[in-house]
Parts: sequence; C-alpha cells; structure tokens
Amino acid sequence: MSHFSKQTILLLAAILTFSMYACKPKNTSSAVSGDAAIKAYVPPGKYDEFYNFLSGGFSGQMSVYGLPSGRLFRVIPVFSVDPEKGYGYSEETKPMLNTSHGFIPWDDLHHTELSQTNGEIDGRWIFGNANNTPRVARIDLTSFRTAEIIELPNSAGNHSSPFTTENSEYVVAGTRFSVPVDYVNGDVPINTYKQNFKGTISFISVSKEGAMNIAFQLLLPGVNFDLSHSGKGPSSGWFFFSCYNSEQANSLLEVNASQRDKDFIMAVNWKKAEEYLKAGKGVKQKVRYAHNTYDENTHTAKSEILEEVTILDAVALKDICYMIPCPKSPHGCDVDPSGEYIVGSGKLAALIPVFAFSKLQKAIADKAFEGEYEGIPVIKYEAALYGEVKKPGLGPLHTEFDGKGNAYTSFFVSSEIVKWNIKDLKVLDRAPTFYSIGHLCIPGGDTKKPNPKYVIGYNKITKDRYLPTGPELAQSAQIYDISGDKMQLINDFPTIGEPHYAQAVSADLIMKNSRKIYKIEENKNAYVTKGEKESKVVREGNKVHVYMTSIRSHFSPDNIEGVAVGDEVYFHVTNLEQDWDVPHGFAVKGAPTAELLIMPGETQTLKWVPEKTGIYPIYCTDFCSALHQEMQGYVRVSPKGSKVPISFSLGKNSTDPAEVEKK
Ligand SMILES: [Cu+2]
Repeated sequence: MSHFSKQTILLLAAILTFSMYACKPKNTSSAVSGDAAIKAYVPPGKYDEFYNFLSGGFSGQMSVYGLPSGRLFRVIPVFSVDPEKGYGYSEETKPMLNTSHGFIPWDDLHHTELSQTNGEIDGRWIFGNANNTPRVARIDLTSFRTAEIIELPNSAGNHSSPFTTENSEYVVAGTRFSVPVDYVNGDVPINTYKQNFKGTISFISVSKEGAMNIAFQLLLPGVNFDLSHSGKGPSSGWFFFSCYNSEQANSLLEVNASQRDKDFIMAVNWKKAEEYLKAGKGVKQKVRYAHNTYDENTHTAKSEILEEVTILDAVALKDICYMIPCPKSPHGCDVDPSGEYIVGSGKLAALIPVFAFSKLQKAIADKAFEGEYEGIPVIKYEAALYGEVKKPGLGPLHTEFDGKGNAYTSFFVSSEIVKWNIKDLKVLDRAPTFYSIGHLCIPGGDTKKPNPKYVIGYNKITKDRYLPTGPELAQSAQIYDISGDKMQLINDFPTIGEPHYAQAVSADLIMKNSRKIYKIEENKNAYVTKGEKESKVVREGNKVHVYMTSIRSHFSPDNIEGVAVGDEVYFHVTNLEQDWDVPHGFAVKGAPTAELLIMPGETQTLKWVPEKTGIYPIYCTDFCSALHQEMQGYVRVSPKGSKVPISFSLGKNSTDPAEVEKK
C-alpha cells in the first residue's frame, strides 16, 4: 500500500468520524450527514465525474466547476471584460463585445444551454444569454472560449434564452421587456404600452459548424416572456414559453402584473413558422445589430453590423402560437424527457400545473378555445391540463427531470427541492435548501436523456453557510445525491456572481476534445512572429508595431528604444511555446488596460499610448518557469518629436555607444 493511499484512507476515516458526530440535522451546519462527505470527495489527482457550467449572472461570465467536488476550474469570459485573461482588453478580443450601442464591457448572463444532437447533449458548444443588451453567445467547448456573439434587435431583457431545439437547429431568445420595435415609433409616451409595445421571440439558426444567424423573429403581443424549453419526441417542432404581465402594466409590476389569476404558457409551432417563412410571409425590417465571431486561426475577432431581420406576425398568421392559461405569473417552463409533459411554475402558486402535449394537440384540433388574447387563441385550461401537483410547496420556479419518471422542482419561497412523480403527480420527497433556491440542474435534466446522479440547487441567499465577508456573501450551489429514493445533500460550494441556470454533463464527453495548444505553424494572425529571429519593431507614422515573442523565460526583443510620447504602440506578442498549460502573460507599466494572457502558439496584442517620457518595464504576468521573475524588459519613451531612432535588441545593448557618450 502506498504512502499516498494510506493518507487518503486516514482522511476519509476522519471525514467519516466527523460526519457521524454531525448526523443530527438540527440546523444548517449539521444538515450534511452519514456518508455524504465521502460521496462528494474527489481525491487529489482524480478527476470529477461531471463538468458543471454555471451562469455567472451579473458578472457576465460563465464558470466551470467539477461535480461532485465543487472545485472551480475556469471562469469563461463571455459578455464582460476579464482582466485575468485579457478578454475585451486585447485588440484581438475587443470586437467580441461590440454591439449596435458600441463597445459594452459588461452584461448579465442568466442561462447556459449545452448544444444537443437527437435531444442529447453532444458536448460541442454551450450557449449563454446576455440579459441586459440582448445577445446570445456560443462558447466552443474545445477551447472553453467564446466563439461567437449575436445581438438581438427588437428585444430588451433577453431572458427566455438561450434554449435549444433537439438538434440545436435553433437557439431561442424571447424578450422580457416588451418595447416598441427598433426604429419604429420608438419615441412614444411610456403609458402607450398597450398600443405601441410589442414582444418578440428570435429564432437563431445554428449551422453544423456552429455559425449563428437570426432566421426569423415572431412579433407578439406586449407581454413579458420569461423562460422556455423546446419540445422533444412527440412535441418536436414546438417550443414553449412562459409569459407574465398579461395585464400589460408598465409601472409597479409587483402589484399591477399580478392582477390576473392566470397568465400564459405560449406554445409555438416553429415548424409552421418555417413553412410561412418559406412561403414568403415574412416581412423584412430595417434594424441594426452586431454579429461578432472569433477566428481560431487568426486568434482574432471581427464584428459586423447587420441591418435586416425577417419578422413573422404571429397574430396575423393564426396557427403559429397558442396561449395556455397558467396560474400566478409563470416562471419556469419545462418539458419532460418524453416530450409529452409541459410543467409550468407560477412564482406565486401553491400548485404545479402539468400540461399534456397530446391534449394540447387535441384542444387545437377541436378548437377548444376560451377566446383570444390580443389576437392569439387561448386554449381552455382544462383542455390542455394533464393534472396539478397539489401542495408541493410555495413558489415553484424550475423543474428538471431524472428520466426515470420523476421531476424535481425548486421552490424559492419555501426554500426546498421537491421530487414528484410525473404520472401520478404525487410528491415523493423534499429536501431543504440553504436558502431561497432559484434554478436547479440535473446533468442532462432538460434533455431526452438525463444522467440522474445529482441534482444541484443554485441558491440566491447564503446567510450563515460561509465565513462572513462583509455585507455581501457568495451565492451558493448545493449538490444532492439522487441515486436513491431520497435526496441527500452531500456538498455545497460558493459561486461566481449569481448563478441562474446551469447545466452539467459527463466529463468524458468534453475532456477528450479539449484543446492543448495552438500550432504555431497554423497561426494566421496578421501580426504573428513565428520565431525570435523574426521579432522586430516597425514604425508606421505614429504607430509602432512590436512583433514580439515569448518563450521560457524571455521576450524578444526585450529592449526597445525610439518610442515617443503619444505614439500608438502595439505589442503583438506571440507565445512560441508548444506545450500544454504554458501561457505567458504580458504587461507594460502605465498601460491603462489589463494584461495579455497568451496561449501556446497564439498571438495577442496590447495597445499602449505612453503619455510621459521615461523607462517603462515590461514583464510576464503568468508564472512560467523557475526564472519567470527574470522574464522582463524595458521600453524607452522619448519626448514627442524626438530623433531617437527605433531600435530593439535581445541580449545586447540596443543603443549606439556613441549616443551614450554624448549624454
Ligand atoms: Cu512567462
């Protein structure tokens, strides 16, 4: 027996002893009991079973954790600049954050959704939504980098997004705030909401290679679209959206949007919408929105402004959309793995309505309507209802599925996860959360094939769970083992920003495709330097291009002279390493931006406009070798109009000794 494994066993024994003493769940600190600690324990050097991709909420990022350990592996910058990685600061990545409103360094990322093939997670991409300035991002899961961002015109508060169809044919984006559509009657009194404000839902097509394009937008009554999920199996070709504020209030919504007993789940027949599109029923509208793409070969993003979308009027084209009444301001809108059951969750409700797709179809065929809402047919509640889960808890929000006939619903108000059976609608188990759970996730829990080992709750309030850190505490995630009949809390971990939706996937689906390096010979960056001999400094007017390389443990060149105050200096740094996990960083004193973090074989550019004369050190910011601290250099900045010529060197003095004498 090795020394290592003896240690491990001792540690496990200690954990067990501790957890035996702690098995009386009197309060939150003793809520973990029995063999819980061992179930969550991943020994040093061992991999986790699952990747867990969490939305970062108001951080604008996405974070990647291991399950069941709760270890944080990576924060993926998406809609916000990230000084750790230089994202949004390097010249190459700045275009990713361009919008029709200009460069936006922040957004609020709410939901994550893994791409699917045949209704199962395929491990290629993960999508994220920007809630504030409406956008959808696609992250490449080979590099864990944001590959593409598309802006959504005619939208505000892109909340019911970025949910996908079974083959990721479409990613949807429904507007939370209805607004007058862009460039058309935008300057109107706010109290003309009922006349002028409209809702839209964008269907973003995703090509086999991942390229996103707004295929069409549905023009809808002015309500708030909240969440959505696509149909599957028998309900393929349909999408379901929860909507609230059917009162069409524009002030004090907490009261005014809670007047009606029921709002709606809207069923969208997107196959029908496609038919109308093909038949030329779409109307082209002038808009402006950005489409940004990151090229893995040039390591450079580009941003285009597009000027047209196609609108389908869902009120005029009668058989695309149907409203199903749903009690008490519905939030979550979830479809079970069979595709037959649609679960609505009224935020203020004390029951969970479950609708049946087959009954919905029959209701449409029989025209079992109770009337229209703003021109959209409203199906009779009972005609689409399969049944109600009675007394499940208070404030149901979201539901995930285990693929074994059970549903798990989060309850914000009563702070719990409740397990219930989809067929008989009976409550089977309940587990407290600490506290005020929002979303929850089972690996694959919104797909045809869940992998039901854990359910993870994402909590809004942490209170007494962690060491206090001033007025703000980290939000938390909690992992429950669901392999048995009863849920068992086994671990919790703090999160980045505020987690909303999260998705998890078996690690083996992702890790086998993970990129290790960028091949230097395939680097097509316009300013690449493929070897030290090619490193140079070139002046073009007031622009100075530094073609720099980095390799353990020096930059080439590391002495630069001839830069003048007011020059635009571009450090194009190519990392020559061809070895996994050896990035180099780059920083220059006084640069009012973040560093660069350059992956092996990659080129990234930092722009710097020196404002004062002097000597400016540069150094590597990422500890790369025993002599990392020696990885440095100097840039001399002379007054504007100085005659000091551009010179650069490595391992020798760049300045002509004669000039030194003169001083
Ligand atoms: Cu270094």
